[in-house]
Amino acid sequence: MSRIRFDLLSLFPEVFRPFVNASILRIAAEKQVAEYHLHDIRQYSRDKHKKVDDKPYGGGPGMVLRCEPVVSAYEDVQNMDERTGTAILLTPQGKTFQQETAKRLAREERITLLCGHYEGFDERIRDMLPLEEISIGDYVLSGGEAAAMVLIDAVVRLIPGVLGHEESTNNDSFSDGLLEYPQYTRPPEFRGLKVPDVLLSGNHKEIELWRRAQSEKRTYERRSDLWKDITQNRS
Ligand code: 6GU
Repeated sequence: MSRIRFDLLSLFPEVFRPFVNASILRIAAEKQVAEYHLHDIRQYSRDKHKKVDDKPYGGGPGMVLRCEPVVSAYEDVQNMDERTGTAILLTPQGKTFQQETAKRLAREERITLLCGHYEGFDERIRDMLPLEEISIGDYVLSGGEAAAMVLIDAVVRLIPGVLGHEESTNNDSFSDGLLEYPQYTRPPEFRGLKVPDVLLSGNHKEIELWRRAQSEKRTYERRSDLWKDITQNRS
């Protein structure tokens, strides 16, 4: 059975606590397919004031995350478990996170996530540690924590046995490159808005065709970029 150990290295590790204690992440921990370990980078600073940042050489605005606490934290945390796994630096300079990235990471046995703050990391952190750099999109966050949460959520729900239906991840938006079709539940009519008749028909073949058509329409209308990829790869 697959099981993933997550190590979260952050200056604000406590922001992860409510997140890993709710919903799917909690279920994954209860089913023992995921474990989350929170680590405070500041505790690894041997500076007398436990300083983790400093002014950039050469001048300029903002502060830079120092090498020493980050590298010490990484090394100490790696030694807490014999699994090596993979280590990720959350940064807007990284490769953009995609569903395919989540699928690949869901096969790891251990994922270490390094979250920074301030204007950046001392470049020697990248030189010294084997880090894959990942961004979650083209916008700037003040820290990597929110990005790490996005990544963890996307990965954990793919671990076999976490969701009720193994199928339910195959139907997701993006898993076949299409957006998801519209969904309805009871009642059949709400303030004059009706559920499409086909969904109440019991005709499974017709339902499947309707859903496929809706997915395609949605993708074409909302995400012409995805639609182009799909139609080009069909041929
Ligand atoms: Cl991973 N970190 C930060 N700070 N900003 C981001 C990001 C990550 N991904 C997009 N913006």
